Amino acid sequence: KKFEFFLLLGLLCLCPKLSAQHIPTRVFPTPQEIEVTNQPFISADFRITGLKSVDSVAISFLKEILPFGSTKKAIPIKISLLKDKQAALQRSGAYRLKITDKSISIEIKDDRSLFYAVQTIKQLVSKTNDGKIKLYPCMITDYPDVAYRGTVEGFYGTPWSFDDRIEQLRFYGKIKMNTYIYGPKDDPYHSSPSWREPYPAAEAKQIEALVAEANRNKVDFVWAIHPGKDIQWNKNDSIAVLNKFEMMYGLGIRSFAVFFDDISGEGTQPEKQAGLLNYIHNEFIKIKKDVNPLIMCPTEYNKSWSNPKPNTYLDILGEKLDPSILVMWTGDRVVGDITLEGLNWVNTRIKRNAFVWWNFPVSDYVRDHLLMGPSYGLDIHAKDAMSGFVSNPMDKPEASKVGIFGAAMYAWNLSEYDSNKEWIAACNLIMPEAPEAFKVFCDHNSDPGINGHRYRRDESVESKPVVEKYLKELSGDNFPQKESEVLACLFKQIAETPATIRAKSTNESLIKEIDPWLIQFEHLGLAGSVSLKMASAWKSKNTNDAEKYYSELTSLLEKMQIIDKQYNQNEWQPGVKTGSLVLKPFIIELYRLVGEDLKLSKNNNLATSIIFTNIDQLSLVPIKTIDNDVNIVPLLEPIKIKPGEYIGILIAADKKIAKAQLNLPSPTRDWQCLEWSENGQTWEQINGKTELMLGNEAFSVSPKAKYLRLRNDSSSEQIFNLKNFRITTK
Ligand code: 14T
Repeated sequence: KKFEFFLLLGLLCLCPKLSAQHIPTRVFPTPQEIEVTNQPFISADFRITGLKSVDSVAISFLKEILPFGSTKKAIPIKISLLKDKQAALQRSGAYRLKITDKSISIEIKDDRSLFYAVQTIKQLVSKTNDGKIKLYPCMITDYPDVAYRGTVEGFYGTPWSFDDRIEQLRFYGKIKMNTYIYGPKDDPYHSSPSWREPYPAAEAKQIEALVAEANRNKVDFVWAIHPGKDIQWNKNDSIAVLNKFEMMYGLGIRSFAVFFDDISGEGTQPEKQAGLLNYIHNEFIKIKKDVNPLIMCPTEYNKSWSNPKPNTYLDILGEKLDPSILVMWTGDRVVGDITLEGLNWVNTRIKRNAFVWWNFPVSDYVRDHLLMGPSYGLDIHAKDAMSGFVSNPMDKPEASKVGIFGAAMYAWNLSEYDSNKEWIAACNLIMPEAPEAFKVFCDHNSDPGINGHRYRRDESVESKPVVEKYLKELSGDNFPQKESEVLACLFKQIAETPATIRAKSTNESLIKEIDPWLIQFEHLGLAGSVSLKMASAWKSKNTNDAEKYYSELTSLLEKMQIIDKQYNQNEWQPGVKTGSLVLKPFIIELYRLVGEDLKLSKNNNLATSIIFTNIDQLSLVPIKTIDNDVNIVPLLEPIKIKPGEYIGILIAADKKIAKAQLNLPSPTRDWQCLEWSENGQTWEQINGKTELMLGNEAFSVSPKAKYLRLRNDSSSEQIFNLKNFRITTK
């Protein structure tokens, strides 16, 4: 008999303002079988009996959760081997947990089982006011649907850092993922040119430390090699792969993969690939007694790229590869849904169950967007058609946890998987200090926008029908009052969300990763609020107000454009897009509609002067304008300016610069480059002016100047005070 286990979920719905420590818990991923009573018991003392030679990490972890003692009242925790011969319970990680007020019994298959049972206990435990343990008697029989569950660090772009990876491995332990495939495209020792070379000592040491952390969390650290760009199909290169694997084995690696994706030419031949893989299997995997089955990523890794003719690439792999070798697959397309039908199609050809490489929430093809939405598009009937399921995440590890969490919940228990429910659970888990705000942020940062893979995601799902109804009614006789109020509430919430997240969340890495999008999101909220006021003034024929809001909206939209030009300036898809599926187009539509009707549309210019900077800390610093006097509101704290960063002013469209006056004391002056621009693209240096900055003396600037900025032209970070940065306009 199956029960959904949501402690107090109903309560949460009724009062969303519960403080963090009251957020209800549940067992995740959803166990295969669970029965819980709602009568908790309380105890302050536990002790371990039964199996002695069990994993010490899990035990010490258990001791962190439960107080251990030896009083007569201590509740015994008996650890034993699973007796049940049911096939599913033979899987690595399977466990049975019985909790009563008299005893706790943990039946396990292996060390991973014990670790997972402990994770489950941790989720069930709560503390009473006097520090005792409150537990709900329950009976759980649990095992994963899919044997290998995890992530593949397989994206292009800056690989994750050491600290990022340590934190990911811990996270995987908590969500019962057991696989981390290491294959960052931009690691030269994974791919060409240096796949044959050993890692330098410092990097090797880090890999050893990562493997140790993976082991503690019962995660297989799979080290992948990507040799296909320049591999020679000869003995030398076969030995080169083997030698590299041997070196990685020496660093503690016990799981290996060979990737043949995204290559052309020699390397793509299926017979040669199979030959090399079988060689590795026979000469390495089989000989080491403690190594997991080999994983490979084929060159034709998705249906749309594969030769459909019989006896071609995929069939040759299927025929030739040793049956124990696992073959990866991204689905019908590079980026797309995973369907049972699609898996059946490839499984027949490769003669084994595909190991799914799901290209979500990876964003290396849409680098100006975040993919923070639910993990959906996964067939819940496909558990017997896949050998593994890994998610390829974004280069932003913390932000990726939302998508990864969904992937973990899916792969453990497919039939119970509900993408939306798990998305909400992910927001609660990842930002427990501000789950509502985080959900608002994720909700409007989901869709990748137009892209080469033609992969799109839902976004602003609940707002979309309101927006549509609003626009429809706005062109009719009656003003859509109700929708206007709902949307005003939404935009206010959006504008407040970044500040809430920054104030409440303790996850600094996450905030750093999403910082440009937080900045943009606040402006989206502000622009949305103004757009509604503008539309309502316009509808009630209050032209004065409509025009006022129109110009306010103009500067906010300008500001958003500037943010898009200043942050996340990568060479692929530079910029910062947020709310781009529903909300931003809505604001633009109102802007266009009102602008056209009031014949304001040509006045598409900056109405007020704004700060012009790429220093995160300063993006929201206000500009004070009194008549012709425009200045950056002075900051109390010293400003840190990294190489290439700048601070300045972009003046309003109808203004010209007459004079400028700066006072920016700094211990050294030689980093300072003062420059002006007409368009924000090409810059002209103002020579000999930096010494004036101590003096506060006014100087003249070219009449063509629209921008004036001070840039750090040195190669090191500098610190200065901003006492006065002022432009006199005419
Ligand atoms: F090996 C694969 F299964 C795979 O997906 N390879 C890459 C992957 O590293 C990348 O993160 C992902 C998403 O962009 O797509 C694959 O890379 C591509 C895909 C293309 F369609 C590289 C070039 C392409 F044209």
